[in-house]
Amino acid sequence: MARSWIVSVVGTAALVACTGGEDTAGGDDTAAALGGDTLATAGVGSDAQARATLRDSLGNEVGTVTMRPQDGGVAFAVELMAAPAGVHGIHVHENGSCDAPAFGSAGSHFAPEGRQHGTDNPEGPHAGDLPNVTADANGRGSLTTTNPRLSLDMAPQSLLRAGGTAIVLHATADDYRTDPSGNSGDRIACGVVERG
Ligand SMILES: [Cu+2]
Repeated sequence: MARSWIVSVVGTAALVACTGGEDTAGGDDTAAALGGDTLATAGVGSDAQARATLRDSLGNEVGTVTMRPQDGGVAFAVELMAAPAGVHGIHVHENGSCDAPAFGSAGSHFAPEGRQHGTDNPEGPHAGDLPNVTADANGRGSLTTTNPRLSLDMAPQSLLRAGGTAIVLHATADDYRTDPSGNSGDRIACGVVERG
């Protein structure tokens, strides 16, 4: 009888201690989650997203590009809906300007670190280099890629920096090697990168 009472008390004490521990841990988790949310909201541009509408030399919409932060870089989603069939180079250029018809106002490839063009170039790549995108016979195509050299924050490599940047679609494939533009030909569509 006495032995049974002792076991019962010990058991109850253990139950109380365990419950208390869980309550404390839960409280810590809640506080950490709130703190994380607060930091994310306060961080400059840390939740920023961006988009660009690609338009050809006549002003017709060729496709869209959406961008969001991912793994310390920027995730790109390119959707072509009216591009010439074939493989096209596509890059981030250094100015937020797309004056038709030749889009020379977009400037050179965005390369704040001063490297050469091409992921297969030993002296490359440009920060703004991206993989080729292919349009099918209906002008449609898509590309998703994450670029670790760019950001959407207020950093030197930001797509939303003062002066802006632009996404340029080229006539032909980028060879990923030849400076300064991978032999990708004319600029056939352009879109200024905008927040939102
Ligand atoms: Cu280019």
